[in-house]
Amino acid sequence: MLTNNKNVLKWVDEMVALCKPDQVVWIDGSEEQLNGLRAEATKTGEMLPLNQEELPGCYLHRTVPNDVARVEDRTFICTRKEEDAGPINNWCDPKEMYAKLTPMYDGVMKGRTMYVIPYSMGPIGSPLAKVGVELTDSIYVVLNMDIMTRMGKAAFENLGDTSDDFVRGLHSKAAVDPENRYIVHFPEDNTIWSINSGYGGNVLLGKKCFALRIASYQGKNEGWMAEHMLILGIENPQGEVKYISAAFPSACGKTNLAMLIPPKVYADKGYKVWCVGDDIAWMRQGPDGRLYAINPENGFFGVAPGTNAKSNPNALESTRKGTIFTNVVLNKDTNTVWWEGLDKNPPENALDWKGNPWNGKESTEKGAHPNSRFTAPAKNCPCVSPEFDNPNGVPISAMIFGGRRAKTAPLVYQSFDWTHGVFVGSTMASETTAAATGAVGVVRRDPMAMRPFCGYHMGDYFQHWLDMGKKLGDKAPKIFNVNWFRTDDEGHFIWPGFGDNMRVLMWILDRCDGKADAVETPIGYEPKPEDINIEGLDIGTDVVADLLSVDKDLWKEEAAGIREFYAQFGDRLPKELVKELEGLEERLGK
Ligand code: GTP
Ligand code: SPV
Ligand code: MN
Repeated sequence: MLTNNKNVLKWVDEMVALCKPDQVVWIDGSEEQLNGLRAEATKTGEMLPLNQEELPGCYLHRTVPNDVARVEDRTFICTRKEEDAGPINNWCDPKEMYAKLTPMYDGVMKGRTMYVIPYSMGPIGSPLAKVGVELTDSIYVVLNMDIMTRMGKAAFENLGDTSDDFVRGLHSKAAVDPENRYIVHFPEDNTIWSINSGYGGNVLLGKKCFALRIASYQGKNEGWMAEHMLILGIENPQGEVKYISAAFPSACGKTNLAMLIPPKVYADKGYKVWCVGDDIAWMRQGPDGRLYAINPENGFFGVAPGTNAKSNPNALESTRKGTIFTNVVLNKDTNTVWWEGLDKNPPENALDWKGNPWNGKESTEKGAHPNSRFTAPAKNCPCVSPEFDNPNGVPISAMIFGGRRAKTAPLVYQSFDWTHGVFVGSTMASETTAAATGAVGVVRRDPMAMRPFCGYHMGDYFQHWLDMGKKLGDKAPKIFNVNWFRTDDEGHFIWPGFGDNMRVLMWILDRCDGKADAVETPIGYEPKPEDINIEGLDIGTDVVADLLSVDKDLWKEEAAGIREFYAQFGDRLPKELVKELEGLEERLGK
């Protein structure tokens, strides 16, 4: 046992009595213990060691084919009052849910080992960090949590002997039965129960379950924010760094933007980009009144397909050691990994993500699952920020919302003010991706990219954003919206994207510094086309103008869609946002 905290010990005892594991192993986080687990997982085939010369410390894992993404229809927020979960979340009465799941956990770990994982979300000792304990019967989970969090004995240091402020996570793979898969949150009990899955977002309970669903609820009550946001720093040639956070829905470009390589026109001048986080931001007002952000995670659980030496060399480099790959292709000749979009040279003698023989030169089937992932330590990233472990976080100058919109949304626009920015975020829409099960490519509203992750009523969440703005006053970050995904009539992306997105970020920072002009449109402030630096690109100012165009008819449809979307929030929709919608309708005209 690694702690004398009586609340932890009592809860672990109760869960052991329920799950009845053959043995209980407390994870201290030592290399010796982890090596033992790696060896054991290798023996059982749960993890495949890869070519240790090319990919030292790297492993491949395959999930069962029915278990490859988050399951939003099986994810629940169990608050005592139904209305506190809101119209977007699946809800169930906590008593009922405990009664339903308890028999499923009863004896589920017979013949298995229960691992007790203490972890900290955020740097240990940071005033913004929080402690969690995850109980699991999966070594894959232990080894992923080691990469994704600050895991082990030290995590308990923040807790002391009497505190009850830790998140209780219980996970069992059980039989990986999709019909009995449940990802359940009890925000009022600081508790998460996950059963019958082995996929990252469902089982690495520190991530979406704690750091977003439970933490968003805590943040509302405690006056801070937990957001589905990357955090990056842009350093100018004088050495000054400004920080931006950005919320894009799952598989819409956070990891890519967080690690971008500046295009030549900026690199030559001495600009640098630093990655603080690629998925989650916890933000709190600092002593100087500004908003400060930490990344509660310690690694990247990134989308593999599309990651390559050109699109995201920093992410690729991050996966060259100490990384766990999930559901990618195994090249049998080299014992290395491959995925669609890595290079134009798929292996011929390979196994696909299901472990079946696969010839990349001949097969018409994808070799890697579209939601295949790498779990890589943040420390591996060549552009990891020197502030990564700063317990106080970094001050945020601008916040960005964005999604995949083939038409409608322009390349970039700025909100008129914070309240309008909250309106813009609350009405975000994006095409769905493979990160969750269900249809792909369908446009749906995904407020602040938090639709699957907000642990309470979305109307109250909007109100919390408005309240934060009031608290921050003129120190509040400026709010922008971007869209890298506009397509032409043939469906090709018009904007080059990836590293070239920095050109848009530079306009955003110039706006924050009062250095760039803007044009007022019905939806917000836009750059003049010539204010987006296109030096070195093979598109002209006319294309930028096209990317910035606002089609009033499309936007009238958009406003009607927003009105419909808003209706479900009833009384809990803040009046300010209704006013913003009316303002938009008015500016668009009849
Ligand atoms: P989650 O980890 O699911 O939260 O995803 P994410 O938001 O971090 O998305 P990620 O950066 O992994 O990108 C997902 C997909 O979008 C990849 O296939 C990328 O290649 C693609 N993508 C990212 N940025 C751009 C861009 O600027 N333009 C285009 N066209 N595609 C992009
Ligand atoms: C996402 O889907 O937004 C992810 C991956 O970042 S998961 O951890 O599965 O949620
Ligand atoms: Mn994500």
